[in-house]
Amino acid sequence: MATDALQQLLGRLFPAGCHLVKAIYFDKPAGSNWLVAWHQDLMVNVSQRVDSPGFGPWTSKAEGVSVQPPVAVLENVCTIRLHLDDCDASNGALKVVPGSHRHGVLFAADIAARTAGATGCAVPAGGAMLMRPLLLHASNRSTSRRPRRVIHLEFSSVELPAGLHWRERLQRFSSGVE
Ligand SMILES: O=C(O)CCC(=O)C(=O)O
Repeated sequence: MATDALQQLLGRLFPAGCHLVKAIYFDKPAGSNWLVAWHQDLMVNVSQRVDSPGFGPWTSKAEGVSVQPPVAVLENVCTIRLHLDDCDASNGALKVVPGSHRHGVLFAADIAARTAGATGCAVPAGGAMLMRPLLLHASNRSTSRRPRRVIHLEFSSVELPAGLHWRERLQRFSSGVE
């Protein structure tokens, strides 16, 4: 699945190996009017609910169970967004608040006040953007004729506590290939 370039990147991020824990395809077609409000990515997908210290709240939807894990688990995750189209502010590039991932889980009421230093992340087609789940991020509607397709992949080296399993886990990557 992973190209050599992705394997090399993962080898630098996780020298002892890692596993894919979540994959999402974001399609923001030309002129699309969906936007994403400022947030952190706090939930991880697991195969079933098994109560464990530090894990919660839990949600259960048609696609499966998700849980907010301890901050240390979120801090270990690295998201790689692979861009299939040139992306800039006009077609809904991600906006982020640099350094915001260093402050743990933020109260929802505090988020708006922390977005003053936000910056847009333009990425060319074929480029990759790396981010931590706790980084505050958002994206605007597209006002462009150009699509904005992104493959969003989350990697982690964390083994969850007994009984808990990453729902979308795929084989280990980089130097820890199994
Ligand atoms: O791709 C986007 O515009 C939003 C992505 C996002 O909000 C997320 O990955 O949590």
